[in-house]
Amino acid sequence: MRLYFAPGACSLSPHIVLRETDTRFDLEQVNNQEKKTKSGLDFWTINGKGQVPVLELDNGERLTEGPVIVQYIADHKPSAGLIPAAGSIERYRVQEWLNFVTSELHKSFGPIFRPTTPDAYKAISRENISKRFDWLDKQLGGKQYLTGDKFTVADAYLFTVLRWSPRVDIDLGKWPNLKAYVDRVAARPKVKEALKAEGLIQ
Ligand SMILES: N[C@@H](CCC(=O)N[C@@H](CS)C(=O)NCC(=O)O)C(=O)O
Repeated sequence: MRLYFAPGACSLSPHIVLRETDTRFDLEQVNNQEKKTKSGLDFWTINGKGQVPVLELDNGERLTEGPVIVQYIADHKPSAGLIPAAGSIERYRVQEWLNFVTSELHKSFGPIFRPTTPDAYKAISRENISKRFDWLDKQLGGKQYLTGDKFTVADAYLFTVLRWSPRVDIDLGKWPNLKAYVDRVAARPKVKEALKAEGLIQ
């Protein structure tokens, strides 16, 4: 498999899942501004949406959309225990979290990163994220991970998105459970490996 990624972007989530499941994979870095891959490919020809992540399967087929990619990877390594069995209520809980992260958090960050977004819009986005964080902080009280004691693909995604907070002037210190959660996930050896491989830590 090959993961097309941009350092620190939402592609970090499937990158973590590939490592947590001990899946064999290659990495291909994408310059998201120029839409070029490190090996010189026009990224538009890889993904017509022009977005990372893209997972290229061994048969050449390409899968996009992070919340789907992480489920694909984890389903192919059930022994790693990163996702409950399809059809179980526990699986729907993980999907419930993936959907929350993608629709309520991930997409609220985009406009704040964009230099052309009016400041008033950025302020509203920050306010929306803060409201979600108030609720999320309560959900994480007394828990190691989103669904309890076990790290799942939803944690790889939430961690990836929470990491962006300081870059948009959102101080996670305001939410002690969120802050502790980010530190806990960041301390996982495979997460450290992924962060190192993307040049995000030494
Ligand atoms: N719906 C997509 C969104 C992916 C996405 O937002 N990717 C961002 C990086 S976090 C990107 O590549 N942005 C570049 C662009 O849209 O031009 C998913 O969940 O995978």
